[in-house]
Amino acid sequence: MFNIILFGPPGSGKGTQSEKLMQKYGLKHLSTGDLLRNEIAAKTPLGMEAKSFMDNGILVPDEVVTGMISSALEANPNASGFLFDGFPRTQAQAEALDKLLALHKTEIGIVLALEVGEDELVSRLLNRGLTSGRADDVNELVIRERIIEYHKKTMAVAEHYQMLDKVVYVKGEGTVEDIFSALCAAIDEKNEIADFA
Ligand code: B4P
Repeated sequence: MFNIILFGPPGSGKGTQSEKLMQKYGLKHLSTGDLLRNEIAAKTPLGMEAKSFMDNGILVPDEVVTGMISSALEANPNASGFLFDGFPRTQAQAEALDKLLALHKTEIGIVLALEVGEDELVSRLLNRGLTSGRADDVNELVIRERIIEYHKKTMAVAEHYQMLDKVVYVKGEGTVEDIFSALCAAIDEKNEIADFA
């Protein structure tokens, strides 16, 4: 089983690249953002709790998202690998994920970290807000708040996996195809090393 974390600030292209990576490598895509938006659309109690955080650009409490990921792992016992998109987003979530994967006798193979400048992030998200219908994409103050949350709470996740020598940084600006090629090259190199280890 080969598990990937696609990491980066809001608007860095995680959702965009996940679609392509899951198709190429046959991975099960787990996006906590999508899972939370599904809960909101279904008006579940979990969705109602998450909505106020998300609309204001604040991270949803750790136990809520960790519980969702735990259920998703249980629900996919035959997956050949998972692609985690937008998760983990805090040190506590990273530690919980490592423990959950160990219970399933697997681990993270690589963390792909997309690097994009802040002005480009804001412009992409405002642009997506014209059509996405997402409350967190239309207001620049909320977008800036999401970027602040990323620096305050999420950067620690890269440090966590850097200590385990799992992080590869990839330039997230340029065409979607060029970025996809760079991500694939990093995965293939890691897999080759694993095959010969
Ligand atoms: P997410 O749904 O994860 O959304 P996101 O960070 O905004 O990034 P996304 O992946 O959707 O966008 P992408 O970069 O692909 O999170 C939303 C909220 O959910 C969070 O703020 C938080 O409240 C909550 N949440 C989710 N997970 C959580 C967790 N684990 N813990 C706590 N809370 C959690 O794309 C952005 C735009 O850029 C798109 O329009 C795309 O078309 C465009 N784009 C992509 N690549 C491009 C390129 N190369 N060039 C130009 N444009 C590009």
